[in-house]
Amino acid sequence: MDAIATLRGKYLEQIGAAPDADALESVRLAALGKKGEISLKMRELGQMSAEERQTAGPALNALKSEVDAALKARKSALEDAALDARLKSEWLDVTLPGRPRPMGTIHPISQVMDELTAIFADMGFAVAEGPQIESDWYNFDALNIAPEHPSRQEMDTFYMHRAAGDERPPHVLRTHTSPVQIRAMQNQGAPIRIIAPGRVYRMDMDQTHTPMFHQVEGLAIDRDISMAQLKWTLEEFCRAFFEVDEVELRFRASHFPFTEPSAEVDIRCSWEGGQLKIGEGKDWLEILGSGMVHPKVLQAGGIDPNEWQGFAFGMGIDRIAMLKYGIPDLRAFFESDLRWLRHYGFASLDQPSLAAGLSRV
Ligand code: 2NM
Repeated sequence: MDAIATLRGKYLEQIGAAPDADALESVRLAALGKKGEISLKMRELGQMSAEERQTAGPALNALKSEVDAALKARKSALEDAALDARLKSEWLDVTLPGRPRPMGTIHPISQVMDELTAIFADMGFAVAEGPQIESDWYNFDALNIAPEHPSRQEMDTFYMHRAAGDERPPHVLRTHTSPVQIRAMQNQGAPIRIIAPGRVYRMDMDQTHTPMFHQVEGLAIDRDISMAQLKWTLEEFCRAFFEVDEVELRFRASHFPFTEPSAEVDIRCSWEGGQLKIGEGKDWLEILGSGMVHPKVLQAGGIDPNEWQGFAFGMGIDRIAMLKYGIPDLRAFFESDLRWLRHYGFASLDQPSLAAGLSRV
């Protein structure tokens, strides 16, 4: 009986002292494993006399149960302690505010493109897009621009390289969005009402020119379109875009290869106190070029000039953005200066819509 009391004391103490699951398992193996001390003792029962067995058997069984129960209790105590420790170390404050994310702004050019798209959409113009690398046919020939026209010179136009030995005429970076309108005429036919906003490229770089800039062109073709409708469309656009009740436009005779007649359009304004006011005053500001689409251009677009006619216009987006939002320096538009972008950029929720106050159309 002494031996059993010794085993009991020894293993209960080791179980109580086991610092973790591995240590506890070692204790279990030492006591109750196949070659464990208690297991061996139980095997010895076979060699005992019946009398001895009668006292030793129940005592050993009781010991085994007690050690077993102690192992289970210690195991669950260790697990509870481990969980407590994890809960303490992995503590998370779900009431913390989220990490602030830097928010971008809408570039003034994107804003102005969205604005003019909304205004022209309200007048029934769809948006057309096309490639920025064009064949010289779409960029020049289709627009009745003669091979010797100065705008075709390498001085003004970015030409793409051909592989050595490839004698085909080189592609160009489009110098206007007119090729988009030619493609739209070819694909849709007449009648058609579209605007073509986008990037264009010319070899020009000074205070007021960047080699890449933005243009929007408009085109309306139907059976009886006239300069009168051109004038109304441009007036309505200017009133809505500059958000004034009245505008006055002045058409000056001009010349473009792709329109006949052609007109440059000025808008009445004042510069009093260095502050631009559209619609009043004694000054004029040139804002766009326009005219009736040349019969040869209609033909290049696959449209019969005996049946259809239409107007077209083109204006610089960067310039009207500067005028509307008082941005003094053109080149800052393309410098990606974050301070400039934060200052002149627009909130992403401040989307132009005719319902939200742009409505003077
Ligand atoms: C301008 C001035 C006048 C124009 C012409 C065309 C096309 F492709 F339909 F013939 N699109 N845009 C045009 C006419 C552009 O920009 C100053």
